[in-house]
Amino acid sequence: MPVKTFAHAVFLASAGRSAEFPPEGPPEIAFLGRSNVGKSSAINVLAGRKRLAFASKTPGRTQTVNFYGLGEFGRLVDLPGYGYARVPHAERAKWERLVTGYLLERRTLAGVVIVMDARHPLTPQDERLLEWLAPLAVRRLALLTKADKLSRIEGTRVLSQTRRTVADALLFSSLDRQGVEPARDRLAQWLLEARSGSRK
Ligand SMILES: Nc1nc2c(ncn2[C@@H]2O[C@H](COP(=O)(O)OP(=O)(O)O)[C@@H](O)[C@H]2O)c(=O)[nH]1
Ligand SMILES: [Mg+2]
Repeated sequence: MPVKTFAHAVFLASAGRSAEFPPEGPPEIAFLGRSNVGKSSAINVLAGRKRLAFASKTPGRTQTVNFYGLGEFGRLVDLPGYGYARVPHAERAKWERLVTGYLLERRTLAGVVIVMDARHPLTPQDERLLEWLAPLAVRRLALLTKADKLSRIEGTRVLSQTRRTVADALLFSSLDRQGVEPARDRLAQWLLEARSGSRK
């Protein structure tokens, strides 16, 4: 079932402000995390497409919310990354408006995937985001990306450390595909539950 769910991903829309969000439709799963952690790469590998979401070597500064459709099953939503030390104040404010606007107002939001680099998860910014998300009735999953750069022992340690903060966390690599199937299973389950009307 998960493979089928993710098999027909297509680009839907790119929005620089909330007025440009496409009308609400099937349930959505939002991806959130620091810039350059591998968020776009994770969306690509989950969707089984090489360049669905734009992934880059140079930290991208695209401040847009990108929507990808999975047909009737749901949508994946790539939220702009955070964590730029040198971003001007005005730009940071714009980011905050866009992201909090999406998370607070989107009635079809089924869950949030917090994407973190497995080598240094739970940065102060991640912690702040998690605190902010805590009161929202929304499912969450942490993906610990670039797990291919860790030894098995380091991976196990990081995973149990992260699970103390985010109950559901997976080691993930878009390079060697570690964690792809379990992540698809989780997300497909969220979409299914959301479509049948339960929020959490
Ligand atoms: N080794 C490794 N590199 C990755 C992985 N995922 C992403 N990258 C690299 O990290 C950089 C940033 O990835 P991207 O998906 O654009 O990050 P985003 O800014 O969070 O969307 C790119 O150079 C990717 O090739 C992974 O699982 N393993
Ligand atoms: Mg990206």
